[in-house]
Amino acid sequence: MIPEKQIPTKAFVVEAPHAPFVLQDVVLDEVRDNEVLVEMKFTGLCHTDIVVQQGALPVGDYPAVLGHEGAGIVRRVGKAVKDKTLKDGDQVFLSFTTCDSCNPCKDGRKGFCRDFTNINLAGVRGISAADSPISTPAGQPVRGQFFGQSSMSKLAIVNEASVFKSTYKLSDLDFAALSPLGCGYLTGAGTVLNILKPKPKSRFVVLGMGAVGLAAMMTARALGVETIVAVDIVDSKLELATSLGATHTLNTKHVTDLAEGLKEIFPEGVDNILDTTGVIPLLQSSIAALGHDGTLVFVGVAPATGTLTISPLEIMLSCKRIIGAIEGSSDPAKLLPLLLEWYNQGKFPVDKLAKVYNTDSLDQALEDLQAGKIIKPILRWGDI
Ligand code: CXF
Repeated sequence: MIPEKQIPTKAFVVEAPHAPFVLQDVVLDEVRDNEVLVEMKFTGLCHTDIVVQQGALPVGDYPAVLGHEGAGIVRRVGKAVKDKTLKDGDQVFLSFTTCDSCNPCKDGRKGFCRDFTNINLAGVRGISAADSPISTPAGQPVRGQFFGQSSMSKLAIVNEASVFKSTYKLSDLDFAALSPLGCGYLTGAGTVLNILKPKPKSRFVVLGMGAVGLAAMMTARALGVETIVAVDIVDSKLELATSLGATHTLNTKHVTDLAEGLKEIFPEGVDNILDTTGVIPLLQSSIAALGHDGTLVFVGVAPATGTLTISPLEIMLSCKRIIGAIEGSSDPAKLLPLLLEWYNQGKFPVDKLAKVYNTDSLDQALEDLQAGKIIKPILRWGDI
């Protein structure tokens, strides 16, 4: 029986920027009216968790519990939660949360919420760790509700806006593979569906064959795009991309100039480039590789110090669009059911990207991710 208040659980806590993720006892306070208590089954690990662990997105206090690709089971529902169908035992995916009152939110472009960074990085209940639902057993506040959830935790008090009931009853295997749906996969797919909107003849390029890039590529494939170029520095990732639908690959370790490499494939320039890398020289080459009326979307976190150059005259005369995008400008309530349906139809085989690790192997998972050996590490919470 889970107590009403002072709920004990275990979570990965980051003590300070650059400190490691340490699994330790924490205490959750009561579930407020607009919140849901979720028992995590699986949590996808995303580069943003690592970037924040490194202190490179400096919004919010430490210590902190991160994690924003949670998949779990509802254990308690707050009295005022709007979804009255939500109940104990439901399988849910956790996603980002938004203010719901700015113009992008009202238009359904929720990833573009004006307050996205504060709400999701600092925590939904409030900006200081003192407002968080998490504390140490000694009573020290710990930043919580990262992306409304802080799902690197066995139990989490989640803001209702981050909770999405699964539209299918999923096996453990599928639930694990799909746990990154609320962030990584939604970002890749949403950027293609909501921003790039390619046509079958669009000349389409994805930079970076991580989880976001591969999800983008599968989406382009599902939309019938005929020519898709996958770019990376790891041959095994490019092979995987080919098996999932890329028609051409470029390894930038072997191609001296990306723009030249792309020109050989698309002499008239590229229509759509989606960048997940944030690597400045690749972005600069991408701008050069874009054709007339082409669009480049950045979804990767680039270093804060980098600069790109393009003259306003060139932008105007070439009608190029250079866009930054968060979470694919998606509305998770609409996109998650579609991606689940595609997964079930075999059109979005994200199970090919997943590797599941027990919580005692987190360090191994992070090491494998950094080494490029795996695409998407997923934590299994088991019985801890
Ligand atoms: C992030 C990317 C960096 C800004 C906040 C949202 N997306 C997912 O991790």
